[in-house]
Amino acid sequence: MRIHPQVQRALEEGRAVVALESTIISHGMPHPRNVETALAVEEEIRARGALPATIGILEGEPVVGLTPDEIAGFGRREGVVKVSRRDLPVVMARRLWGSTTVAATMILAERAGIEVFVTGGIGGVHREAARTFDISADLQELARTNVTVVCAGVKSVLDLPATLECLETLGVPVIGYGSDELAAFYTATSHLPLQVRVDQVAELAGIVLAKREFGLEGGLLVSNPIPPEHSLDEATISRAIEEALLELESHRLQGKAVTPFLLERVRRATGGRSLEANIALILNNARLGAELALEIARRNA
Ligand code: PSU
Ligand code: MN
Repeated sequence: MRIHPQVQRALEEGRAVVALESTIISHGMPHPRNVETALAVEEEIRARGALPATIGILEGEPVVGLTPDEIAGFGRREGVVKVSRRDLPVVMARRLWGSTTVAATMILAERAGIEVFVTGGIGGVHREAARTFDISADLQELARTNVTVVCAGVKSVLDLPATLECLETLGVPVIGYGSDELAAFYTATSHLPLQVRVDQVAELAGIVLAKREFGLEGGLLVSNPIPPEHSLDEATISRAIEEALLELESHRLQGKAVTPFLLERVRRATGGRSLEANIALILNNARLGAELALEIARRNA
């Protein structure tokens, strides 16, 4: 594993570092908006005084802290493999290019010693999971790997109530930041209440530290709702999602191809508005993630 020297130094000195994933670059957004967004997210984190570390796999080598040039190359490249936990050893041994999902990014972030990770949305229990068994490996990773994941909740292409139940079973704390409900990615509300609401970054940091001090394994999920001015209309987005799901059935896709397919269909069905919302929410998550990492670093000092 290669850690960018600046990231390595920051970690050694106990400064704030925020991990970022790369599947959103290779499979989550079209070129060139993917690269622009990835770089803008890094800037947002730097502007707040924390250090971003985008994680990906270059020719089989896991890299923590891609350079801007590497991010640009990554975002242009065809045939990058979407890498979750099970794919890691194969992609490394075969010296392939791989983008890391939430699960794989958590693994590499933990190895590097990064505690805070910012993404858009996590994977979860798919609708129809009772028949297809399609449950993202992200959930199991949240159960075992010590990283706090800041996201904008769960996209309603998934079965949200089932995802919440699954997280409860797996023992993952789910914290609503400034909200009593699970965020639904494109919209701030899912109408599903959460047990825990936190309004201050200081309290969030306190929960992360309490878990660490107690030696409790596993991640923490922070649900940070999309800002209202960027939120999409609930009826519009659910129609787009219903259509995408119908199309999915006729394509007979399965496994890791499902999520990228749905994202692209929703983008088209909303005339690109879903992409704008996606960019706005990840920038918003970057701000919260940076503040959280800074607060944790202050308390560690
Ligand atoms: N959800 C999104 N955008 C994404 C993803 C999920 O709204 O880009 C990506 C993340 O990298 C996540 C992965 O970890 O998809 C989940 O894929 P799967 O459902 O195949 O586990
Ligand atoms: Mn899946």
